This record gives sequence, structure tokens and C-alpha cells, in this order.
Amino acid sequence: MKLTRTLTAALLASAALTGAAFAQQCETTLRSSDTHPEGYPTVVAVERMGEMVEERTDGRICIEVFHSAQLGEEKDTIEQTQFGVIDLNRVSMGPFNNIVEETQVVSLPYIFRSVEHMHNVMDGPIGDEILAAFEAHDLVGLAFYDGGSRSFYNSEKPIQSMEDLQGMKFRVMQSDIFVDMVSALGANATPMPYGEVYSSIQTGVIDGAENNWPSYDSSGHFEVAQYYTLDEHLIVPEVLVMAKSSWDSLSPEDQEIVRQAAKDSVPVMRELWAEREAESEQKVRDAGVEIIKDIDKTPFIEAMVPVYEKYVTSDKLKDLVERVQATE
Ligand code: GTR
Repeated sequence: MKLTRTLTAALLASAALTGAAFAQQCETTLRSSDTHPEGYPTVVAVERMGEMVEERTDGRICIEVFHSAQLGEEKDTIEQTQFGVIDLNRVSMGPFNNIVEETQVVSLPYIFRSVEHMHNVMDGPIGDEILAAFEAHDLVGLAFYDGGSRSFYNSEKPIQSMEDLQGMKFRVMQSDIFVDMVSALGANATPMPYGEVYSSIQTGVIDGAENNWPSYDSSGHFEVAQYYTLDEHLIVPEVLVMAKSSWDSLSPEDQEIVRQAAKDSVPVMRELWAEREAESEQKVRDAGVEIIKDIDKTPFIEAMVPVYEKYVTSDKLKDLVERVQATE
């Protein structure tokens, strides 16, 4: 942990030097982390947000996006954002589950009936409550992005039903909910950083993983796991957070500009996401991936009862789940 922090600080320092031209007229440069490569919708959305912030502060505040996990894997970058070593971070809600309890609700399998349902929840008072919950953990929640729906892919066989999943090994994001979700389906889960998945499938350490179309494509996982079963077990929103210490160093006016620019980047992101989903689907289809769709999701949904029983125990989470389910 200490070593990773030192390394990140060194990386940031050298990047700040080489990026001197970029930072020239900026009094403050906020460094933002993302696991995805250049051109990915989340990366572009934060870059657009940066342009808005720069314009609205007359160039005083800039944002520099470090894509492709240059600052580390999600779980580590979250800790570093809590410490204020990284200013901004765009991550899935999954790796937050063990830190911010409220994020568990929107990470429950099949909690959202559709992407539209997810938008209605996250754009409303429940979304605001979840954003506010980050404050108690040295973070400021700024906005939610889309993460599509996640489905299983593997290198072994076309999975048509829950029976086909029995005993298989899947990588999941580093969150206990996902480990229990996979176990409840009769398979084995290995939580591991995103960057290790490709080689782990290739060398047979795991049979596959689960993700959305753009990540399945951009990570190259489709090259080593050519069976993709659209069971759509998760619709996990993504989140943009800021280090509380970086936030506190801004004036209230600048805080408002940053918050508003983050919100204004959401429609940009949604448009880019919709385009990218279609492009990625086409790309992996062209590459010869076998897509298994129209599967019966009912047994998958029913198998999740113990997962809900295990995680939705406090009154706070019960109430949140009920309100999510009651949202149109
Ligand atoms: C992607 C998500 C990333 C990361 C990754 C993963 O869909 O955008 O933030 O969480 O999945 O599986 O680790």
C-alpha cells in the first residue's frame, strides 16, 4: 500500500513535469484516474468535463485524465483518492461495495429491470442519497455514468442455462456481493483486478469473466473467451468521485463549477455509451464470438434470493431496495 502510494506520487510528479505545457496556465490541475483506454466513453466524458471546467474558470482549473489504469487498478486508486493522492476517479460502484454500504443496493443482481429503470433511480433522490453517502468516506460523489449490463463470457462452452455454469470459474470485481452472486449460481468466483483477467483466462486460471459489450471488446477478453451469454445479471452504475481534501481546497464557487460540469458530462457520456455499445457488439460479432441470447433468466433471478437475504439486512438498505423497486 505504502509502496503503491509512493509510486503513484512519483508517476504523478513525472507526468506533471512532462505535461508542463498542458498545465501552464492552470493554477490547479486535477488528476483523474480511469482503468479504461483512451477513447472509451468514460475517459472521453471526463475529458469533456475538463474542457467545461477549464472554460468556466477561465483556464484556472484543468483536469488531466490518466487512462488505461496508469495510476493503478480500481481498488487501489479508490484508496488513493480517499487519501487525496488522486483528485478524481471514475470507477464502477462494485469496488465501493465494501466501503460505502449504500452502493451495495445498486450492485445487487437484477435489481434494475432495465437501463431506463437504472437511469430513473440514479437521476432521482435515491441517486442523490447515494452520492451524499460518499462524504463519510473522504470522498465527494459527483455523478453517475452508465455501465450497460454485465453478462458472463468464457473460453469453454456456450452457456445456455444455469446448469451449464455449474463448477465453472469466473473472475468478478473485488466485491463480496459478486462472489456470492456467482456462488449462488453454482459457479466459483475469483475476485481479481481487471488488468489480470486477460492472462488469467488465457492461461486457464479462470474459465471466464463477466462484463458489458464495450469492456468485453476494449479489454480484448473476447479474443480469449469467445462464448458470451446475455444473462444480463448486473446493471451496475459507474461513479465519478473526488477526493474530499481536493474538494475542500476549492472555493465554494469553484466547487459548484466542478459539480455542474460533472453533471453536464452525464448526457455526453450516455450518448457516447450508446454509440460504443453498438460498435463493440458489431466488432466482437465480426470477430466470430458466439453470442447466446434469449436465455430463460427466471432461474438466475430466483437463485439470487439468498444474496438479497445476506446483504439487505439493515433497515436503511431494506428501505433503499424497496424504493428502487418501486421506482418506475
Ligand atoms: C467495467 C467498468 C470498470 C471496471 C471493470 C471491471 O465495465 O467500467 O470500471 O469495473 O468493468 O470489471 O473491473
